Amino acid sequence: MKQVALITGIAGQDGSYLTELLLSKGYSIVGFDNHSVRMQQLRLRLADNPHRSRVLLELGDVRDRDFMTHLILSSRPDEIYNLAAQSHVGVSFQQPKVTADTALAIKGLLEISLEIHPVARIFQASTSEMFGDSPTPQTEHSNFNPLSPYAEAKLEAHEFLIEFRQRHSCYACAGILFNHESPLRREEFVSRKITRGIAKIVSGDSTELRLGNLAARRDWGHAKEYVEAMWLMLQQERPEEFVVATGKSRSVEEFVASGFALIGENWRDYVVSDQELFRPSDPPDLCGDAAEAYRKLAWQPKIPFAELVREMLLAEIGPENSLAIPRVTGVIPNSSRTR
Ligand code: G4F
Repeated sequence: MKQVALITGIAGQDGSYLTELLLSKGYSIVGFDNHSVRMQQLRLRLADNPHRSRVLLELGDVRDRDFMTHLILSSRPDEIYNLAAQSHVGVSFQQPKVTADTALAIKGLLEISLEIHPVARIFQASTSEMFGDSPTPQTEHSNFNPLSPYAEAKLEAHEFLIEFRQRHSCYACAGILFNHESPLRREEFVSRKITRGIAKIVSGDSTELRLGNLAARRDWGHAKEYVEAMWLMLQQERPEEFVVATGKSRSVEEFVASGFALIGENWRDYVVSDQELFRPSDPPDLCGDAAEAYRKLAWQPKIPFAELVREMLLAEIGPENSLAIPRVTGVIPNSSRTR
């Protein structure tokens, strides 16, 4: 029988890849997002997909219980993927309430689902940010020590889900997702900000790239592979939490250096580390050990970091511009590195 999936926050990076993955597996999809521009971008992306008639898109908000009730009742999903959230850590320091409200919407979703459609299996996108400054490598058993309003809210949602599952014996689980990027990543996140910034330097539209903390280390994987782990987590006999990560962290500086190396330039000539862009607190090193996901889900990331950076940069620069260019002409290097 055909499976039905409901995806909250469908128009984001993960929602877009997950939609394509589930369509390729024969699912029908009902998805919503509260961002109309991103929804339009998803529609355009799906325009060439031969299975697009199996996708129903709506504008809506995960915090709206009436809307969620209506959607679950009308679609009767086999699986629900909760990806909607204010997911920018930096923004969460300025907007803690909206961050918490969106992160904690999982509570309503679990309650509604249990009440009106308890057979649905639920996936919650939890985050490595919950580990904060916990020692690396972080596993499913590491201590949580959230350092931002975003991480605090996500941790509360994570713990609620586990307790809810224990209390009601329902199928709900959370993936502890480490950073995952792609050309679909929004520009507010550092990976895309870097690749877009380099592209602007190549085109002559900019002469510098202004970033915050270059020392922070993150475990960057490819979003396309992380949505496979989400799906696998809902196909198990028993619901369980898994770390989803590559097992190797790199500094923001290393990301920058890899990107600039592709255009044959030294990042130090262009990058400014601006104190204004530092966060009040920032996990120093998030590096996950996904051994359990490998053992139980047979999930393993295959796209190397260098390939991720190259794919993101190529998407930004355009296929017509070869990354083998040894030097970029017409660019005035930046003299001061830190301000
Ligand atoms: O790309 P980022 O904004 O991602 P961050 O904060 O690690 O969070 C992302 O990954 C989490 C999983 O670990 C998700 F839960 C979360 O929703 C999101 O997807 O920043 C990465 C690092 C940080 O240390 C930040 O301080 O880059 C540093 N950074 C340095 N300069 C910058 C910048 N981050 C941004 N966004 N912009 C900068 O100019």
